[in-house]
Amino acid sequence: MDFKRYLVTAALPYANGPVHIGHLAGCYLPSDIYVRYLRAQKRDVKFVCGSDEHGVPITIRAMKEGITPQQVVDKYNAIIKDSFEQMGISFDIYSRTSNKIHHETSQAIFKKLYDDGVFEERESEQYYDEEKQVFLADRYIVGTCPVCGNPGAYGDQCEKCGSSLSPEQLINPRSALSSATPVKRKTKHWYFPLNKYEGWLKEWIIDGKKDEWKPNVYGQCKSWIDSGLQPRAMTRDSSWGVPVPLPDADGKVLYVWFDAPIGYISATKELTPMWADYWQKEDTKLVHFIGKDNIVFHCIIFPAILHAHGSYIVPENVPANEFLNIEGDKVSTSRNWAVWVDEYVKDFPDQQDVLRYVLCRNAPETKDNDFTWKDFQDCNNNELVAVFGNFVNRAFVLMHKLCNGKVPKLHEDVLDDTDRTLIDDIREAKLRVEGEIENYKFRDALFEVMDLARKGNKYMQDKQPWIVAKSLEANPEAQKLIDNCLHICLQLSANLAILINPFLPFTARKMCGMMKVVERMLDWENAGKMNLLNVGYPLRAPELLFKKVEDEQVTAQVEKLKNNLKQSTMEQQAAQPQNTATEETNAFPPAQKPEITIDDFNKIDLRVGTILHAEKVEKADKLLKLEIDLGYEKRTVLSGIAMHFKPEEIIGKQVTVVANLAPRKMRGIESKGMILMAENAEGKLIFASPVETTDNGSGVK
Ligand code: B3M
Ligand code: ZN
Repeated sequence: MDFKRYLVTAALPYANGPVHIGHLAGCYLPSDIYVRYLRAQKRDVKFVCGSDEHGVPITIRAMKEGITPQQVVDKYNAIIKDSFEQMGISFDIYSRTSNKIHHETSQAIFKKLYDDGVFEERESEQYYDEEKQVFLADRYIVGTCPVCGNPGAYGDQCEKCGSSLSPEQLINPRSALSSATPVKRKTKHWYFPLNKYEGWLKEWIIDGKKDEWKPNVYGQCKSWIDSGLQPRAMTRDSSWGVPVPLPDADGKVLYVWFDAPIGYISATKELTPMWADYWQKEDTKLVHFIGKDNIVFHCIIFPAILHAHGSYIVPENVPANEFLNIEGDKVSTSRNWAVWVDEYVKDFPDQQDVLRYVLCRNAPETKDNDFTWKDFQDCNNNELVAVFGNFVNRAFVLMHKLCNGKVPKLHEDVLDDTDRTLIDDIREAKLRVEGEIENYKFRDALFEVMDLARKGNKYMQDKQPWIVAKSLEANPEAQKLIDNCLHICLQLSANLAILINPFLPFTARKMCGMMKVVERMLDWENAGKMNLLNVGYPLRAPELLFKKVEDEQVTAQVEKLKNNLKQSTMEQQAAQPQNTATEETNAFPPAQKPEITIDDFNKIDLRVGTILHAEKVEKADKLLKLEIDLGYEKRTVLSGIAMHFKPEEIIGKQVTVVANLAPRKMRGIESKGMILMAENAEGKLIFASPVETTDNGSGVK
């Protein structure tokens, strides 16, 4: 089918936190590449996105930060929007589901389905907080995890051990809003009978999309359909969301997964008065870019709703990506194990394209993939700097040196096979990149562009115009060879700008500046041509397209990740409510801490030392001030053991000391180090000392 227009959507991020690079790699970068390519092809395309501002995640965040849901969405909508802009994600509109137009649009669709008798009304029992007088979503119920004993597990999941739970499984369940014990209460909701659309879904997906959709997407859909579809509630009891547009629906809002995808429609309405063409005409190609956790909503539930409504098209394709891990570990926003986009752009100003490159090159297109800072450095230094940047730079430098800074002529009479092969390669590369992008294989497409730059380097190495230049005096005809080489290299540079543009738009624009051409040159139809730069045209001096990423930058980023993790663990411990904290200290043996590497361990400098002196600290019941002989120096260490030992008892004792702990001031005294103690089930402390006496300062390994 020939499509007249394209509508490309990227998942609406929840406005409950900033976006991280996993989000970028999952759907925003691929959709942006696709759209930039379509625009360069001059196809009619609209690219829509916006903040998803309803649902439980927003209200949870509001509780955590002690602000209102409205304040949460205002704050994060601004941060997210800015991150996308900085990274060159070129939405035609970035809207919000709190906008009036969205409330109206989603209510109208709900109302039409209601009027057509599509929904089933059902009563069910749900958890209710009698103190706050509200129904509680599973996430609002907290209690102790039956699997790992985490006192802060949610009614749907324990974030500590990852078990998925139901509220009934929690030990001591209580409302997260009031700490009251939740009770069950009857409530009425409107259900969308997915089961009635099974036949249609089978025909559309199972029979129709098997070879078109990515195997991971098709596979998930098939297993959902095969396991039998059930009616799903499209409303919730909550005060935050789009109100249900029915007279007897006080305190009820649309289920966030009912309203959020409609956000694509509202955003298009906000963007253009021609919105209906993009949503209701069969010759529109609708493509949803999402992460794998959103597949069922975009491939089954939303299309079934649109189909039931009757006036809308359904997606041609849903190229969902898998997940991107960070340094070998799953991204976790609660543990703050993530690379945040707003921080990246601060730490690497003007290097947006490097991140775009690395994320596309290693995109989790077919399986989960890993991002590491070392790899980031390698991709930049060995590929962008050494291959792409180096080629363009050499072409410009040599043109200035050997051709008076102007585009030299092509002399057909001395053209050889090496020249012709490269010219063919350029033409073929265009076709290959096209084919890969149209099939949503952005990694492969990017590889083709880089491969062409590699061929350019090889060509230059074969031709060695700087060596040929040495023979010019003896043989002036040799200038023709130099001209041909640089003519081809410069036309290749122009081609590279066009081909790299969807992926690295900032770089492509820089290259246009160097070549003194207008951005229109980047139109896709120009790719493959060998007359993009006019003969005799003077070009600018080269600008370095990429700069090296240094080892220190890599180390700093890895440290930052680890510190964030540590910080968030400490904050979470501090945030445990009092009663659960006692629950936790009473647990024996205490839960094991998260795994560390040998490198983490090696950072701790453990030493044997002898307590020379001990005394009580004024106005501090728990502290003893110790003077410890480490052999190579004497240290003051404050230790919280005063309730367990008398000062005079412990003088002369050998102890194990964390010698490189950052100094800390307490009660005006600086403590440098910490002594290790064991604690038994009754809370009794025992010195973790060497069993035999040894030299002070000995390392403990
Ligand atoms: N906000 C979930 C997510 O960010 C959700 C996507 C909505 S797309 C309509 O993963
Ligand atoms: Zn658990």
